[in-house]
Amino acid sequence: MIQLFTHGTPNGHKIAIALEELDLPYEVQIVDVFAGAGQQPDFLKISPAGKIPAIVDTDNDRAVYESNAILRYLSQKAGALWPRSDAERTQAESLLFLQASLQGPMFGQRAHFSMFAQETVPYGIARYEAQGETVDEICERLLGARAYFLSSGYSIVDISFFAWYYAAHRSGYLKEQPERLAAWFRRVNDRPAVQRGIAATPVFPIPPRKVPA
Ligand SMILES: N[C@@H](CCC(=O)N[C@@H](CS)C(=O)NCC(=O)O)C(=O)O
Repeated sequence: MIQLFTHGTPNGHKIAIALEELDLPYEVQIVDVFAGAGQQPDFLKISPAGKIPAIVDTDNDRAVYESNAILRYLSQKAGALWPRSDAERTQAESLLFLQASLQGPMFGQRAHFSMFAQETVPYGIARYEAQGETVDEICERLLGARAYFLSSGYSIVDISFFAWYYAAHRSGYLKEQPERLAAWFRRVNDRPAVQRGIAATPVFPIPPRKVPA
């Protein structure tokens, strides 16, 4: 059994979607990190930075934190959603690092400046709106003519990128363009397990965009 410590945010969605896709039994515990619950001593033993998501696998009493490390752990446990060939595994690892170091932080900052910030900071808005567009262009190129990020098919790489695109889409980004990326988004969004994963936690409310869609 997997205990999932989470919240209705992109990094949290990644894990609930993967658990649904992999058909692994799990129970959800909401940790309201935005109200300081991440700093509780018991939670810090599971997730040292006090962030969600984190899991405890009660089959072996192991704790895992960092969303993409959790995705790898779960795909290994279930033996699915990870490529079989060495060459594609190398590519998949690179893509997971790219997601964690580029798409997640840039979309996070864009959401902060364009939606959440109490103060309107034009420099921050312009910088991260532009960064977000750059990430879209990179993903469009990476997808090429494929249905999913890897030529072997749907994997945890798609789940990892999708979770942040799901939040972005709710705020009016990625409606039609770039074309192949928008089609990939619809393809992943249409998967029943993806919708069950999203529904596993109440979705975090996002304020309206300060910039027109
Ligand atoms: N790199 C981490 C990021 C985790 C993260 O930033 N989680 C956010 C919610 S999506 C959080 O817990 N924020 C609360 C805080 O920073 O105190 C991952 O991929 O898991």
